[in-house]
Amino acid sequence: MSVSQTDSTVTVSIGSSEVKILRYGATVLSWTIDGKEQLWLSESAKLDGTKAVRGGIPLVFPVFGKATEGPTAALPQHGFARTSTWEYLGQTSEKPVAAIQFGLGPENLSEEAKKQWDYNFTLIYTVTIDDTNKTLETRMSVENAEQSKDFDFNILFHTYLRVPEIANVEVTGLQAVPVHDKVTVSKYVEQAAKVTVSGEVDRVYENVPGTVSIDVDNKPYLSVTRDNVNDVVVWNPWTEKAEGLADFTPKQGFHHMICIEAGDVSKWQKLAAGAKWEGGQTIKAHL
Ligand code: TA6
Repeated sequence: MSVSQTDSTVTVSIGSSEVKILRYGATVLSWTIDGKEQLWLSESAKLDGTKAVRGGIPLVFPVFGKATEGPTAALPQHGFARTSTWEYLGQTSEKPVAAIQFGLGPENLSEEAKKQWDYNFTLIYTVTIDDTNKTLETRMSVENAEQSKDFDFNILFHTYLRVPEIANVEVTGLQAVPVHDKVTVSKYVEQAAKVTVSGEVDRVYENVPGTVSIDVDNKPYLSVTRDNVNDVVVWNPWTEKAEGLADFTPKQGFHHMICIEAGDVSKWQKLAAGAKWEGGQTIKAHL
């Protein structure tokens, strides 16, 4: 196992697996296995801390989307976690897995963000690669460090998975799950055993029971399991939305990505003063 750092990134490798994380947003930029990239990153993603990274695994906290009321209403879309510079805390385990941690608290936020969401909190983010099982785990601990104030939060790993061609992808594990569909502005229960993508998709699947798998040619390609994280957002911007995102390039890149986003976003997670929440996702590459 090796850990190398630059001013802006931390790279961990073990065996044939490697993960590269930008301190800004604690954003996983790359996860390779035998040099093969498993995540999608826009060619024009900003990596200089001027805006959230378009691709990899941006972190969404304490709000998913844009709240119109309540304590998170002043925050930008998807909150401040992905646009704050996290503190690298070091390595927490070695062979056969490699794990590193990042931390975020009010001391790491801009003055503006602190005013927008005035709570004392501690986030500890652990990224683990397991070369034997070809998995990447991202796990978050959220602590309410207040003496007496409770707070509510959303949390989500906004994962951009790389796929050979979206037209050949089928997503399994979502059948019979309630859906909040933001494209059709409707709610329904997913009927399809295999969900396919042939246009813009922006759906929150609520309380997903088990593994969500990206199948290519009827075989699992990448699969996502969750621990204490109930929802899965599925997003592909397709042509028009990709054209409208300045940092989404190449514009045809939507053919080679699908966001499968593990999170708790369909309802607020309430955290009492002094309490801690933990949850995470494990992505497995079926090479
Ligand atoms: O996770 C899906 C989503 O909420 C979409 O609605 C779309 O807005 C996407 O996130 C990207 O959001 P961003 O703020 O990164 O452009």
